[in-house]
Amino acid sequence: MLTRRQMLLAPLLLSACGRRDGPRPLFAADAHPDEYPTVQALYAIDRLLDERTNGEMRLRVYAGGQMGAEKDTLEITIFGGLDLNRVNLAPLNSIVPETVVLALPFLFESIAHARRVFDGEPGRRILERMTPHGLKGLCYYDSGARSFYNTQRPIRTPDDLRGLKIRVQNSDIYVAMVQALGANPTPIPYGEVYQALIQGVVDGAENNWPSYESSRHFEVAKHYSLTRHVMAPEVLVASTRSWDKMTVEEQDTLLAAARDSVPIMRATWDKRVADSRKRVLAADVQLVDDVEHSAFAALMRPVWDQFVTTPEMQDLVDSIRSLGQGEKNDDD
Ligand code: GTR
Repeated sequence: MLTRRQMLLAPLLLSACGRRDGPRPLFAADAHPDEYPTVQALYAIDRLLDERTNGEMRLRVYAGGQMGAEKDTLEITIFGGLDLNRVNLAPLNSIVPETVVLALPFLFESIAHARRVFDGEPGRRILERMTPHGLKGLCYYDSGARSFYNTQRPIRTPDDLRGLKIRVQNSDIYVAMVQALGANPTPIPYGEVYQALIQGVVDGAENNWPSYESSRHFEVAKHYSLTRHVMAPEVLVASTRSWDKMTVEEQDTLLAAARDSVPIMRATWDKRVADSRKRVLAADVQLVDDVEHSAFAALMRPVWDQFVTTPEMQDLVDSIRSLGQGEKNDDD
């Protein structure tokens, strides 16, 4: 993790490195390891930029959380030390209030519904709301559905979760969701959750299949319950400081490459979800797929009233609901 001083020096150091041989690449951070679909999407952007600009625009990807936890890399991005950052929407919740809407529990009917929202007007509107906060929202990436897993016991009903210590992302709505279920939320950076599970600092966490697998949490927390309570996406943001230094043509090229990386990412994602699920189930993970969703949804419902606090947020919720088509939830 970077110290405050390194953070302050970062833009200087980074631009100094670039001057020697031609235009410097755009610096991009991601908390996931190289083979993860979000990182692969960043490499896809790099390829597209390379092809479309004859190598004039490129990306240098810092994967695996080497630039720090998402909360810290976002801060670095806002003051221009990083040009691009792929994060979950959760660490943005305290910066851009409208992003909270996409994390409302049981908001989406299905992955297809969520994708229509990310690609549609509500998704675009939420990306636009990031600009005044120093972040230019470029595109969303899939993050599937998040479900609870733990080291202790199978979870079928909210009662089974009662009293367990559950790691959550650094966001008030995740804290509130876990509290609403009668469990004890503990915000911990993603990179520290594996140790926390081993040491019993927490009993469980919640995430999608690929993160559950890639983080190796499945080795320690063997009970995975398909609660599918949140379908908030990943997001790729640019620093408005870097963005404002680009020519309009460069901005258009970067935005087009980011948008074109979305279908590429989705194809990798769908395959990865299926593969991760298969891999963890082969490693003795105990899957609970007959979860009482209605009981979870009922207890978590007050979170909506607590977090939808402005007419704009309510309007976003209404437009998101209007894009539902009565589909059943997919099973992963
Ligand atoms: C993953 C997400 C990461 C991070 C992580 C977490 O699904 O891709 O960006 O947010 O969850 O739980 O912290």
